[in-house]
Amino acid sequence: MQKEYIQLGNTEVHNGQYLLTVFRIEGYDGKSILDVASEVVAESSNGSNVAVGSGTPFSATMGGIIYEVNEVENLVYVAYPWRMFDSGGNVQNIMTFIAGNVFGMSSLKRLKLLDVYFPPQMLQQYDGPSTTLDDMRDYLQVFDSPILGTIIKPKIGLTASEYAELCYDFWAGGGHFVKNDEPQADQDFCPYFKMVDAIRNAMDRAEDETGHTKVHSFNVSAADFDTMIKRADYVYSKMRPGSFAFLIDGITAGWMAVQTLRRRYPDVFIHFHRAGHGAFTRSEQAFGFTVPVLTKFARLAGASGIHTGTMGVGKMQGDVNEDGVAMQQALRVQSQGKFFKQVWSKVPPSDFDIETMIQAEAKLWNAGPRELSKMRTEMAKIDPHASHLKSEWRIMKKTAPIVSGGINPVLLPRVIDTAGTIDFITTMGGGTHSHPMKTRAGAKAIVEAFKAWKEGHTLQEEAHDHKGNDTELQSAVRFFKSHGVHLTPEDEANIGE
Ligand code: CAP
Ligand code: MG
Ligand code: MG
Repeated sequence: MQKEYIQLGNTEVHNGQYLLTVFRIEGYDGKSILDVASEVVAESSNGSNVAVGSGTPFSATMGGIIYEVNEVENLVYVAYPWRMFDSGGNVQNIMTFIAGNVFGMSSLKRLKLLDVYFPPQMLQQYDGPSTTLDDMRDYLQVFDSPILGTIIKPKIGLTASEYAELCYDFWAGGGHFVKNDEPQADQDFCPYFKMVDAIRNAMDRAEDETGHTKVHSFNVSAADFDTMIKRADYVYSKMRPGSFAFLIDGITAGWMAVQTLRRRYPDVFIHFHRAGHGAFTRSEQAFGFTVPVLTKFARLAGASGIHTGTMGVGKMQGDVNEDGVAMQQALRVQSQGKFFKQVWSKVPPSDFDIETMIQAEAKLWNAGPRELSKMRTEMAKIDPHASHLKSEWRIMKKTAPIVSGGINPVLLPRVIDTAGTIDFITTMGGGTHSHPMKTRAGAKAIVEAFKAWKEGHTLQEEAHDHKGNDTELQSAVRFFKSHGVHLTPEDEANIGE
């Protein structure tokens, strides 16, 4: 046991100089929780598996501190002096410390990082988001609904023209947002630059026909930095400002890629796709971190949006306590995590202006998604290009949750009601392109499903035109009811008779 890391009851850790964490921890051979935890904290801060004689009084202050323990639930609370981390506002460095070697320690049976807390003095060392969902709303002039999107499917194998045609179909059907799927890159049958050119043409055509602006999220993940920048620069040169986002596979391409894009392109929406996160976040994983932890680090790193899961509604593992908490930690100025209440304020949370912002936000949040939808619509009438409350010096901007994975129009009302907000992007891949009447109809079905939710109608009430003919939504309801999509009583109620 390395006792120097155990300081139960230490209150200094709340003085703003520490990143606070809580781990679920369990060792082999019946070792006590403090014994095992002290080894983990040594390895994840200034120590090793044995005390060394080469330390100095200053290096000793760079050690983590175990300040609380809950032996019943195998929880240990650890404070890390944030000065131990790379002074360049580097998330990769934090993760290397606290979610690095420690996952490989042979003495451990379990080690899961369950929650983190960033104090105000630490927040101002990090970028946080620059371009946000509010900017995308402004560009799209979409205020009353989630951003309604798709992922082009098949996941891979289309040529540039075939890909762009599906973008056009989705946009022409009323959809706002199209993303590359996470593996789309520069495959020989769909050369990257050709894909970009074709998408620009398709977007121009769809905008001319619909009179609405559209957005495409381009995957710029690549084998090396220069290729990533080359792809990003090409998109930047070909697409209209605001009409594109950069998608980065944040887990496989890494935090450095995420922060590079954030720093080089502050005027672009940085879309963090988290393919591979399940290896760390699934509830069965004994080692790793939770979805809220991943989401909070993505906001710290400056992601404009990150996939946060479907709260148990779609195909991926998750529930409202994990994904729903992550959504709030991404979006709000203040929200309660599993263990810490995080205020994304760079000034003392007790500051009058921060308290006022928190109260206003809580009031809106508690009013529910339909109220938020109405309020946003009213505000947009007054000032369609609402200059958002510019408070970068005092708060870290929001990161947009991206709700995706097995979602379809019939599930949309439950997604919104479960999320408790409309402030997210939702992307439906299979849920769009499986529509019996194809992609354009799939987009229309999504738009109609949202309209039903907004009017407080059932989907069936919305699913017929004024002459009583079946609309694309009716066809979607019929299709998804018969194609093995698990519908809950809430879905059935949303569908109606
Ligand atoms: C969704 C998706 C997304 C998932 C990723 C997929 O497609 O394209 O990558 O949303 O999961 O490949 O599964 P579908 P998450 O709409 O066809 O399911 O968002 O949970 O990170
Ligand atoms: Mg077409
Ligand atoms: Mg995908």
